[in-house]
This record gives sequence, structure tokens and C-alpha cells, in this order.
Amino acid sequence: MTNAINGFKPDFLWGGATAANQVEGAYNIDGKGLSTADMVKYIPKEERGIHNFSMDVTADYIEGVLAGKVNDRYPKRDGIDFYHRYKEDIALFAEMGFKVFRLSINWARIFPNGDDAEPNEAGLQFYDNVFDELKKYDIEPLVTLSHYETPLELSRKYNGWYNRKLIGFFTKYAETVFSRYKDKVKYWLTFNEINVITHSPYTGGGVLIDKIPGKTKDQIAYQAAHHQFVASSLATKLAHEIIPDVQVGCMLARMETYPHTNNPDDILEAQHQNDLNLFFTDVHAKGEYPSYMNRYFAENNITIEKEVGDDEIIKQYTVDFISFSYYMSVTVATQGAHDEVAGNMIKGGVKNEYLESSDWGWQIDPKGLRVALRDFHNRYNKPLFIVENGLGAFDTVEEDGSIHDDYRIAYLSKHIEQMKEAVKDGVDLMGFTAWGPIDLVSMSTSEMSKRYGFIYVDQDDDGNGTLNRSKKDSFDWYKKVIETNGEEL
Ligand code: BGP
Repeated sequence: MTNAINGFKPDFLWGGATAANQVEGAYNIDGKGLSTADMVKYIPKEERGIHNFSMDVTADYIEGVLAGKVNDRYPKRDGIDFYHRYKEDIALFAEMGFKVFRLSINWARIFPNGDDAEPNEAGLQFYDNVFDELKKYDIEPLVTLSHYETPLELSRKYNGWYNRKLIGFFTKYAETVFSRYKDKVKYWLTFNEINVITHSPYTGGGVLIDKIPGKTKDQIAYQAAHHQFVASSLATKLAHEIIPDVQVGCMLARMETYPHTNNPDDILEAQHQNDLNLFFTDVHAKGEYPSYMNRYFAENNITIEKEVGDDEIIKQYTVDFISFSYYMSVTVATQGAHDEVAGNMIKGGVKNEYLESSDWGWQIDPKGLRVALRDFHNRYNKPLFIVENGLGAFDTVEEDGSIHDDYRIAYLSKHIEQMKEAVKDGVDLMGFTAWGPIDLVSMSTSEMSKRYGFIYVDQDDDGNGTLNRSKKDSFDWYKKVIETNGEEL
């Protein structure tokens, strides 16, 4: 009889998570090419809704942006200048006691056009410098290969991941960075929130659906997702060939979905929505398309074009661990009125009257994280890593410069408490990287006012400010959480 586990394991990986396009800035220097993430930032706020992942754009819109016809872009929407300030920021992460730091390599910094014959040395050197700085403090890098940062030219010339050619471009990129950083990085993630491609083929895969007339968004998105599955498996294969003790994970935006009532129709709808979400980790972790998707594909006229060998590659090269983002739970109803915000998050979405909402309408559900962890453990029995969790909120800077973000402390402590319960339930939890340990540009709004950080950055939604960093109350709180390995919350 093994002893009941009462806490996080001694080598639990505490840290924080970012994405290149949301922190680096320097979007067009040192040889970096444009990425689709740079384009998404042009979409005006009013076209996005409160939290609209379906940030789809048309080919004409993109060409209009490039021709300078769309000029609503704030000069500093592309980050907080981590590109030049990474030493200062990493020192602050080290002060909190980080064991791990999640970042993405901006693919367009390495292969500016995506299909370049040779990589951009200045881009490779930048990440060498970042990993060396992390090493000084014994902070492990956890690196995302693609965090919504498809090189723009791969979208314009090939229409992104809808084109099977992207598998080759991606595996060349993966092999380049695995080889370059094989002695510095052992934790890798392939695609950030790979399921988002079905909400927004452009954000998730640089796919312009208006360039594929006669096909439904679903048909296009699931075909593009198939190419990403193959590419992810080939990258997993390459990683294990190049880096001895590597661990490769997939990454899902977990949308834990509840039925609104005990009406069996609601139960079935929630089960269906959970299946559509967990389909992505099923393929990554079990190495095959689950049978329940055959019915969905048939009923929605979706045919996945595969090549000989695809299924074998996916089967043979499954992931070593499962990582995911968790911010909220969602609730679906088959009858009655749907809520505008909740309906934006999931088809048939309604408010959960038992939960509070964030300033952006995200329903705060710490116990839902325990539910998600137990579900993942029972479904896959693989190590799990929470690589995004946090509260986007309006912060107020007091006269004396202090920022009393007790709401963020409350959110995080309740979620970490439930992680502890899940560990007692037997879940194998590797680590936790809070999303946005430093204020950064919101993905869904491209603004600064939706702040997540333990560290405040002086920059507003219009790009004005000194970019100076300062500590919020949550900075010392998180430092204590890490010092006590999650005992003091
Ligand atoms: C996830 C993305 C992150 C981050 C997070 C918070 O979907 O992986 O990049 O942006 O959402 O969302 P937002 O920035 O819209 O508040």
C-alpha cells in the first residue's frame, strides 16, 4: 500500500509561462519575419468580443494591413520588450524562486519566411542568450515550438497548416532548435492549445478559410489539425533522437464542460463538448483518432485526407506528458436562452450561477481544475503539467506605487489548493507555470489592461509608459508558495 501523497513532490516545477509574441516586442528586428500573431494584433478590439478566439481574418484584410491601409496598431502592442530586458525579468523570476520558465521560440525569428534554406543566426543567438541566463539561476526552460506564431509567409504562400507542406517546414525548424539547444532545453511542447485551430484556423494555424471556397470551417480546421498531429509526432521522434533525456508534451486549452441541468440531453451535450476538446489529447497521448470522432466527422461532412504512414507515425510517437491551460470551466444547455459571453466560449454556453466571473466574464472555478486533473489522469495515466493558469484583471497602482492584487492571490491560492487535492487523488503532477508572471499583451484583446503578472509593467493599451517593472503584492506571495513547495498559500 503506497502512502497517501499529501503534497507536491520535492522536485515540483514551480514557475511562470509566457509567449514570444506577447512579451518579446522587437517584432521586426534582427532578421525576424512577421508571424500571424503579429497580424492578429491589428484586429480592432470591437471586432473581437469579450473573449473571441475566432479571430478569423480574410486574405484581403491581411494584404490591407501589409499595404499600410490598416493603421490602428499601437507601436508597442507586440510585447513588453523582453527581447532587450530578459536579464532583468529572469532575475525577478529567480527572486521568486522559479524552478522552470515557459517561453516560446518565435518560429519567424529562426526561419523568417518559414521556408528559408538557412536559419537566422541572430534569432538562434537570442534564445541561446535567454537559456544561458536561465541556467545562471538553475531555472529550467520549458519551450513551446509554436505559440500561435506561424511565419506569415507560410500563411500567405501556402495557406498555413491546411497545406501539408508545413509538416516539412515545421520538422526542419524543430530539428534546427533541438540540435542547437540540445544541452540547454529538455522540456518541449509542440503546439500551444492545439485545439484552438477549430475555433480560429488563422490564430491556430495561419489558415485563411476564405481562400478555400466550398469547404466548411470544420473541414478545413480538422484537416489542418491532422497535419499538426503528424508534425507533432515527427517532432517528438526527432527530439528523442537528438536530446537524450528529453520530455515532449502536447498542450491543450482545457475547456472543462458541465451540463446546465440533470436533463440527459444536457449530460450528453456536455459529454460531446468534452470529447471535442479532449479529442486533441486523445490523438497526442493514445496515438490514434478516437472512434467517437468518426460519427462527428460523418455527420459534419468532414473527410480527413491522410497519407500512407500518417497513422503509424501518430501511433508510434506519442507524447511523454500532457500539458494544458486552465482558466475557467464552461456550462452548456440544450434548452433556454444562451449567455452572450459564455456562448462566445462554447456553443450553447450558459452562465454557471454557482461561480463568480472575472472582469472579462471568465467563470472562476478552482474545483474545476481538480475535475480536469482527475479526468486527464484517469483517461491517460501520463504525467501532467499545468502550463497556464492565472487571473487577467484590472490592476490599480496606488500613490506609493504598490499594487494590492489580493484578487489574484485568491484566484491562484484556490487553484493551487485544488491541485493539492488532485495530487492526493493520485494525479501525477509535474509542475505549474502561472500564466503571465509578468504583465504582457493579452492574446484575445492585444491589450495590456488585462493584467496577469506578479510583476507590473508600466505600459498602457496605447503603448505609452516607461516599461518599468515593479512588484505587486502577489510577487512575495508566490515566492512564499514556492519556498514552501505549496504549503503556504
Ligand atoms: C491562452 C493563450 C495564452 C494567453 C492566455 C490568456 O489561450 O495560450 O497565450 O493569452 O490564453 O488569454 P488572454 O491573453 O486572452 O487573456
